[in-house]
Amino acid sequence: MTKDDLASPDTLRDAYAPLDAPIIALHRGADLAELLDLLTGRTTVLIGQSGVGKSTLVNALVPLAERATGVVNDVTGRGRHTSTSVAALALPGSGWIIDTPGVRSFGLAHVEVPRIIAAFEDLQPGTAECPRGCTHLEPECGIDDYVESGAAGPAGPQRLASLRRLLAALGDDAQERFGH
Ligand SMILES: Nc1nc2c(ncn2[C@@H]2O[C@H](COP(=O)(O)OP(=O)(O)OP(=O)(O)O)[C@@H](O)[C@H]2O)c(=O)[nH]1
Ligand SMILES: [Mg+2]
Ligand SMILES: [Zn+2]
Repeated sequence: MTKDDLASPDTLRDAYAPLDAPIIALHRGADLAELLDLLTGRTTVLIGQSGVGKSTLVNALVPLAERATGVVNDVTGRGRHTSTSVAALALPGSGWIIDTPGVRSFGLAHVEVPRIIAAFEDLQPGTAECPRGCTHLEPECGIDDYVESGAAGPAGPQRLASLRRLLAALGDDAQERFGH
């Protein structure tokens, strides 16, 4: 998480805590030792909206990177899509860090439901008990029992809520696009 000088990272930390993934909050000029430790020997992609500080971070990690950085609009708080290309830069130890242009928009209309479910590996086994043609939004959905049994792990309830938000958004996207 970048820019922890501007806001507390606690809300996001809490939201992601059930995933048990390492979270590092930092700001320009922060000590990067802990982060470098995680990145070394791996290939890492920085993804985020324009202006969140991806290129600034890459420049701090790779002294010769010289990635251009832009300013954030004072009114909208949005970046200006400064980075327009993807670049992979070698980390000082070993491994790569990949800087990408800011995400411009996020849409699901082109994504099929099975692909979304497949991305939730921890929940997918629960679909074995689903009725035929289950949309996974109805009360008979088998994933509910699966999560309740604890088989999906402690993050199960939050993961299922997240899956259902995506499925619901997919419905909205399709409605906007095709008008039914
Ligand atoms: N306050 C604060 N500002 C930061 C920090 N990191 C970066 N910035 C500023 O945020 C602005 C955008 O930074 P960039 O590194 O260009 O952001 P980006 O994510 O690469 O943006 P795109 O290339 O447009 O996707 C610049 O003005 C940076 O100086 C930080 O930790 N704290
Ligand atoms: Mg950038
Ligand atoms: Zn289901």
